[in-house]
Amino acid sequence: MVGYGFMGAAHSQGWRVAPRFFDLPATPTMDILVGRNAEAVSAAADKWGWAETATDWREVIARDDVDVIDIVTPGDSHAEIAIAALEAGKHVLCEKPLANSVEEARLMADAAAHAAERGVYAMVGFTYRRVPAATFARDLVAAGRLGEIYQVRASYLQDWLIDPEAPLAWRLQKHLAGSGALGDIGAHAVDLAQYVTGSSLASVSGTIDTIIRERPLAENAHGLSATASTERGEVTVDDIALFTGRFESGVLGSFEATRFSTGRKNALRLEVSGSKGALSFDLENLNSLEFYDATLPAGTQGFSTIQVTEPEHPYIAAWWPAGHTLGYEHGFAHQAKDFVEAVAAGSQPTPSFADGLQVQQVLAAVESSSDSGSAWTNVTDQK
Ligand code: SOE
Repeated sequence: MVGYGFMGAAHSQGWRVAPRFFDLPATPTMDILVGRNAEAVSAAADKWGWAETATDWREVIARDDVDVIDIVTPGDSHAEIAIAALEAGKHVLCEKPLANSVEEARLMADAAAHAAERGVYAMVGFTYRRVPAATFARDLVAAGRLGEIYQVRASYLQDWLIDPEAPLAWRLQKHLAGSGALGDIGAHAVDLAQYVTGSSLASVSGTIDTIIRERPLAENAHGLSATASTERGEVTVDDIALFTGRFESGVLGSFEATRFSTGRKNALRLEVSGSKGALSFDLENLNSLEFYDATLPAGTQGFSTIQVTEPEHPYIAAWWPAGHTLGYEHGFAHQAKDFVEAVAAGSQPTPSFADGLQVQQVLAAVESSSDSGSAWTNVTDQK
């Protein structure tokens, strides 16, 4: 994997977990983490579980024991690394947006097409189409449950830049990121709308704007965090992108990508309206999908919330028992963290066995109360 910031952490987690929950035909091994700063990349490799590190991706691409290159660097290096990797016969997974310009993206797509002829494949990481509720939305549209699609509303709303003193991270610099909200999060909205409706955008009409044009330079940048320097620099990308789009199907859609939607943290939303029904997805509520069935008798219609947590839903069967939501696992990670920290500090982790005993006494008291005809029963009396 080349790169080790926020997306590096996310991809590491994906590589580690996928073969444990899904029966894969091959098991990915997390072999080499690549970054220019030897010390930082070695710390990241220890943290995220990569066996080795390297500071030059070219050396890694040249190795015979490497089959896949995962690219999680800023967009300015995607094209060079991806093309070299494909030419070296490595399969490639590359973060979105694919590149910083159409020219680069076209070179990458050409390289990928040639590689595919040799059985070497490339994929771009539009991850959100694999959130089960989003995938299920696509399934409902494909099954005709929405009928003829009339209209699409897609937005990706964040607010992490509303502070004018937030540092000038790489995502705010055109030469590194290609564009701002448009490419960083608008790309997700475009991919999701096209994926769910099964139709590509044919033409668009839009406006982009930059609200805060100058910010403190970023120091100690890592992932989405950085500290502000006393020097300032120019923001060279958009903060907001608004556009309407005409799909090849003829359907009209509205799109909004912004990092200035105060209070909205990571709201990738998609609403699709059709002759037989409608659906509404919101990443901030990712375990559910709103569905409106316009074929139901008048008076019984209304948006209903489908809990996308059942084995019938895409991807879900491999995870937890029905109803146990994505994110269920995080409670166990937090439990392990708190347990290890407390024990290492020589302190009592909570809840303690004494807390467990108290719950046991409550249970015993309920049984005892029931046996005695529902009499009020003291919890601490339970032996
Ligand atoms: C930051 O805006 C960011 O991390 C994007 O870069 C990701 O693509 C998106 O998934 C979440 O927000």
